[in-house]
Amino acid sequence: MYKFPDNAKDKQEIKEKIRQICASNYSYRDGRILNSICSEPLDIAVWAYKQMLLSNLGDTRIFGSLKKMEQEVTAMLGNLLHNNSAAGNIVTGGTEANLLAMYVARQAGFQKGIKYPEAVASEAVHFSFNKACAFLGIKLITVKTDENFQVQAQELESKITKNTTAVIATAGTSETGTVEHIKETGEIAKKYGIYFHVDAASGGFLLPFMEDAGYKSVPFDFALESVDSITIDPHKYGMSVIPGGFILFRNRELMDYINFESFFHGTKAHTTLAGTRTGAGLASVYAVIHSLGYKGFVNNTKLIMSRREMLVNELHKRNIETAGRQDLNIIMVKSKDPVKIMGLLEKEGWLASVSKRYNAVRIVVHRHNSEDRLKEFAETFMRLENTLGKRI
Ligand code: 0PR
Repeated sequence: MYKFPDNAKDKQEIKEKIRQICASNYSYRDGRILNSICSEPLDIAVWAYKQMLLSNLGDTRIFGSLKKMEQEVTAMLGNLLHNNSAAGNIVTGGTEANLLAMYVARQAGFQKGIKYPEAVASEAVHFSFNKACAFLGIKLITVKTDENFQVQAQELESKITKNTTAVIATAGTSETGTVEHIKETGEIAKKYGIYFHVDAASGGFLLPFMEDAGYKSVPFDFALESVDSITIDPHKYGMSVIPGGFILFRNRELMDYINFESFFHGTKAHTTLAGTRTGAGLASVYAVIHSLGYKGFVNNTKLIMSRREMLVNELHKRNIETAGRQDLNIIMVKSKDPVKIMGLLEKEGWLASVSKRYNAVRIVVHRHNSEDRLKEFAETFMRLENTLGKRI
């Protein structure tokens, strides 16, 4: 039982305790974290974050300059995603962004007379949509994926009913990194006049730079006429500090569905779920975008994708197979017993995860995984896999 303390403690003692708690976690720098879409933010992101510790984007009278910064970053991201008239907000992350998109889709559906809203997506859709749909009273209908982790567009179309209020596609699923058939899915949504949301929480800071980094990419953003909104998270591959997610709508009219008057005079209507919210994450996003520029993000994408390639080669060299396609930096590694291997890896200090759907060890290759560490990982994986007996 933890009792609320009666007396003040010595500050040094408190600091020491907090240091200990922090130090007992895994460190990205060690390079053994292979399950995380997040990584250590850039130094300048941390610096900018600290400048804004007191900020509150919920009160733009006190922090008026931050509102401008939010608009500026929204516009820059819109420009990156081929839409100079995008409207949006910084939010706490992909979950809140997806919730806001589903809210707008639901409200637009209500206006069309839909009483029992449904959303259609691939079964690989992030679980944040389970949350959003539960909160909003939307029935989430999912479609099975094939061995390449994709849904067939016709199958998705067969799930559309008169109640469908949103169609969702993911540009970089969390589980396998798959970029779904965005264009085809969007065309189906528009054929029926349905709201179309793209969840690029994970892929959003890799895909725009992919071609210039020398890798294949597909259109996923506002360049596709069908796209109504996009989730894109700087706190994932955007090297910013948590919390940093963005929701972008194609235009201001869509965003106007989210408009909650504050009951104080003088404070602007709120367009996010959170009321009191930090501007520190925003400052870190601003700092990263300006300190890297487009070219810096291309280099980041090159680095991550080349390390993924390297690890796949190192695994294949050791007769360890990988499954499905690898659109981004996530690898499905085949194992005789993925859950057991995950446990054995963890005992040796490596954090991997398991894809239940594909019965494979899930590896996320990130900036913090050096080439040497990845080679060491391939070797460790092979050794542990061999302890399980003959491979199938
Ligand atoms: N959409 C997609 C495609 C995502 O990958 C994620 C998160 C979200 C939405 C939700 O975003 P927030 O978590 O920012 O609200 N993807 C990771 C996941 O759940 C998040 C993560 C990151 C998990 C780092 C673990 C970790 O160490 O798989």
